[in-house]
Amino acid sequence: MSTQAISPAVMDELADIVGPAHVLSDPEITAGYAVDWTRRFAGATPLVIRPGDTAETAAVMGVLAGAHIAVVPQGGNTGLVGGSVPLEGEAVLSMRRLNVCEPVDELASQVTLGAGVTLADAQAHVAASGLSVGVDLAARDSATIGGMVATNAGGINVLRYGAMRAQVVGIEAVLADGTVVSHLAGLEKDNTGYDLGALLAGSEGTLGVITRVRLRLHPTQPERATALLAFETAADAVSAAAALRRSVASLHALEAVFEGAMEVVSEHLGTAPPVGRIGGTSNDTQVDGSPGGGAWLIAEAAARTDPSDELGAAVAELEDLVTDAAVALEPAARQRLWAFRESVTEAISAAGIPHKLDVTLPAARLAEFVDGVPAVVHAADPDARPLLFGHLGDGNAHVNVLGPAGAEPAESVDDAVLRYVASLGGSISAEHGIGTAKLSQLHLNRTPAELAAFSAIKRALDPDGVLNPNVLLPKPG
Ligand code: FAD
Ligand code: 2HG
Ligand code: ZN
Repeated sequence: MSTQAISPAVMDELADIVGPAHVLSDPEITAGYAVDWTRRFAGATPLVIRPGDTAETAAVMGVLAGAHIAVVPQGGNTGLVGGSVPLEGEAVLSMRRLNVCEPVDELASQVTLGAGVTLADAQAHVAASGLSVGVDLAARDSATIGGMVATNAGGINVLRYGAMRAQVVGIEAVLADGTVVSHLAGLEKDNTGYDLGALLAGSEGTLGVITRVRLRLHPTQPERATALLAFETAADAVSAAAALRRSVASLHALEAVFEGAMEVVSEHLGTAPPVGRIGGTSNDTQVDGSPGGGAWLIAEAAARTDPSDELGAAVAELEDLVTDAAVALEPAARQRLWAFRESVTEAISAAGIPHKLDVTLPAARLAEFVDGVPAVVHAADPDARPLLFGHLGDGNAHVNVLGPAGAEPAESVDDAVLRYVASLGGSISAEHGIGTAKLSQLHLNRTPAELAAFSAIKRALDPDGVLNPNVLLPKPG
């Protein structure tokens, strides 16, 4: 693919700002910045620029805007919708060097972090103060705080603390023309106009480059109990999830793995789940488009005092729904249960290049959706294999679809599933964003008036369209 032409003068200006070592143009080195985590989205870039702080980011953006060079902001490059890689020859602005963790403000229970700090480093940094980051996800070792805000990442604790936008109490960002906007005081109550942090959360690098983030923190809940519950049907799992949400005040995570995905992750881990049986239900042939199959829930309670009695009592109440249950308290035993959920993405990736459809359904339609998806996928591509799992406590299903022998399924699968989601009143993106992958389906959830308002905001903040021009919004006219 062709990349943008960058003049030697611009290269020199950029090298003067960030240092020559941080302007990368050797294709062997830049290639790693041009392909996404799934390998589904791959492009090329003329250069990768690695600023070290906000001032350098601002100066770089000033040069790029002046030269009309389109740019993709990139954090850990763990995004799953093709939004973090240069698919049309854009430059890449890698934010990973902005990795300063400022001291925790224990009086406010807040911390200010550089956009390039990884989630794992942020978690380790605040733990010494008895505090936690409200969002957790399996890509924690690579995903950055800036990328997580830019995607409004969700993860496994949304039912307790909300997604990333709910954690942001202050933001610093560089706009397309190099202007710095900074509002980092972190006042819990601050009604002084538009909330730029909330606007940038979920903006996917299209409105500004996030450089620092002030996060609200939460008291650590060190005592944990984790249950793996097996069900014959998705409907039973959905009913149980609703009951657990109602009855367990310390509920910290409520995750699901459905039959096909459980099969793949079990093969990957080399071990079957300790409860439930793959292929153990009468209608478990999702591959051919028929509904059904077993389901598993991971329910984790977390508190300052041992929550196992609370979780155990709630699980006992589910005896009519659950076919089998395992409860673990020790970290290693809990981790063994979690592996059947946390390793699903990695297991699917080892099996092939999936299409990833991350959706939310209204609670009342969730079981119908899980049972209905195989037929929808089958109609679009008879050889494709749907694999479902997700954050059931949030109504969030991850539909991964593999083609035969690990190849990609037909493109039409995506449209069919997303139209099915919209027809049931759901959202075509729960937590991963729109990126390039779902750009052509955004209209399923957003009215022309909403899209016009989005475009007006984009034009106001990035009139020349240099920031991630192929992501989220249709290109102007
Ligand atoms: P990138 O992938 O680099 O970028 C993502 C988007 O943000 C792009 O549009 C990019 O342009 C923009 N961006 C990045 N940094 C900035 C910045 N500083 N300023 C402006 N824009 C920026 N996601 C969930 O929501 N929940 C999960 O449970 C979850 N689990 C995952 C598990 C695995 C194994 C993997 C591989 C991914 C998972 N993800 C999950 C997806 C991904 O980790 C998140 O989307 C994450 O927020 C991306 O962060 P990143 O730093 O890697 O961003
Ligand atoms: C998860 O919940 C992530 O594990 C990744 O959001 C989902 O791989 C996926 O589709
Ligand atoms: Zn997820």
